[in-house]
Amino acid sequence: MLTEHPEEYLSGEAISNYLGCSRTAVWKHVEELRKSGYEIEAVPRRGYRVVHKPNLLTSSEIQAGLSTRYFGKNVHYEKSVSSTQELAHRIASEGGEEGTIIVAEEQVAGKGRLGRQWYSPIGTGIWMSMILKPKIPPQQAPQLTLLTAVAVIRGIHAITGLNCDIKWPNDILLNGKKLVGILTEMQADLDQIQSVIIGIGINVNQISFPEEIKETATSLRIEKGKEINRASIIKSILENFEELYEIYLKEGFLPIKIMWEAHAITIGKRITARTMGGSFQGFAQGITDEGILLLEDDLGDTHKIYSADIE
Ligand code: BTX
Repeated sequence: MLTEHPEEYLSGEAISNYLGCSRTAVWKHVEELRKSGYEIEAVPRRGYRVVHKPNLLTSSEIQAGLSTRYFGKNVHYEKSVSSTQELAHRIASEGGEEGTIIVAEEQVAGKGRLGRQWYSPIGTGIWMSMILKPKIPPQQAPQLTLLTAVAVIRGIHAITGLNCDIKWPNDILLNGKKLVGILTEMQADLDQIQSVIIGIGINVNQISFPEEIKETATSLRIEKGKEINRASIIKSILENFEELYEIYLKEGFLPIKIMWEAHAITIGKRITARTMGGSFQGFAQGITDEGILLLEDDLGDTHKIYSADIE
């Protein structure tokens, strides 16, 4: 209530009447908020007003004004975790609902693909996993990575005005540098998905990076020149994701594929794809309806690339 009325004082009485709790309870909550970094002014006979909001990712910050039907309705917020993916897997297998999200201020063992690490320092980025339980065949799950990329690009654009590019399959680049990583993992039987866990890592307010990635990584703050509110970005991504996911479940992958292609920089270029089965060089023709990359080599043979690092 306070953050929705930044210009006004709300009296303890008005808040307690609205929420159906005592004025002492209101006061206790105000104290809790102060402890977590909110500056709240209290003026006798006028009431409370938020003077400064911390850049936090608590469930109340994410859920305030969120217009989704189910994405983000359950938020698990942690100060520090090994990886939000691991926590999400556990919550999903214990009955966690579709649309549940797990966010952390810091990951001490953030995961990239193929056992790589994802650098996730405290309080600066978005380290988030989403639980999905789609009724689709397991082999279609990679399409959800591409759908996520479109949702993230749209979400970032809506809040910052910045236009990012997609490098197949899961990198989002800004001015040629890596801004976002997406990791899709699945719990499934041979023919049925139990859950898909989509991990999204976004560099938001970092101003520097470790030596190994300082030439290749960037953040929204570096590109935009000012601090960005992480909760707004999450909200916008969840709203875009839910909209695209519903289109996908109703109409299939084709409409998503068209949106994805509009942002993809890999297609139509000469590339090298390093896969587990070796390296392939050639022309990136496009993606299939399943989201698989088609690469034509110099002999004119077409290879289907399921997963690779692209240069
Ligand atoms: P990836 O394997 O495509 O990228 C990992 C590689 O990217 C690393 O080897 C390193 O070179 C570089 N890198 C590491 N950290 C960063 C960073 N912060 N910014 C830019 N480049 C970096 C991409 O894997 C998938 C990453 C998913 C991360 C999310 S965060 C929430 C969720 N929880 C979790 O543990 N992982 C996911």
